[in-house]
Amino acid sequence: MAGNRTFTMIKPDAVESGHIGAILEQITASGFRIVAMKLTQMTQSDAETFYAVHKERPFFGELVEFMTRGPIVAAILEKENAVEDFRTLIGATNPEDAAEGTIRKKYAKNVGENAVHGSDSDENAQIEGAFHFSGREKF
Ligand code: 3AN
Repeated sequence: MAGNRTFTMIKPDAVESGHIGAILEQITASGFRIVAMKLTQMTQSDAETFYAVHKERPFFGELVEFMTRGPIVAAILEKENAVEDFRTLIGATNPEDAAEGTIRKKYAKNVGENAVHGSDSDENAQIEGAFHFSGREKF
């Protein structure tokens, strides 16, 4: 059975460009309930841990530098079939390949600075949500 929670980050590029409000509006208008949310900034060690699965990839250094350069909005979202539906809402990793109307098509700059993160599995949604939020911060 599909889980009903996913984890997202509005990334530094979208925060810098003033898109927090528009992105949250699109997320909630699409039926996601906000379970937890904060404005925060990842340290180098946070980003290296969060993206450890990518550490052998050529873009890892660039990814860590980007994700730590300014604040992000981290959130846990709830909806039936949350992981898959949220991946559909944000669109492909590369905004050039993202469908019209998706968050990345509208707000991402390129494959690296791609505006939002969305968990890719129920298991990772749980791990990533727990990385950013304690039990007392979830509602
Ligand atoms: P997604 O975020 O769509 O799940 P992943 O998990 O393949 O994509 O990549 C994680 C993050 O790494 C992306 N959101 C993006 O910021 C960065 N990234 C992925 N591919 C590249 C690339 N070819 N060049 C630079 N950064 C990349």
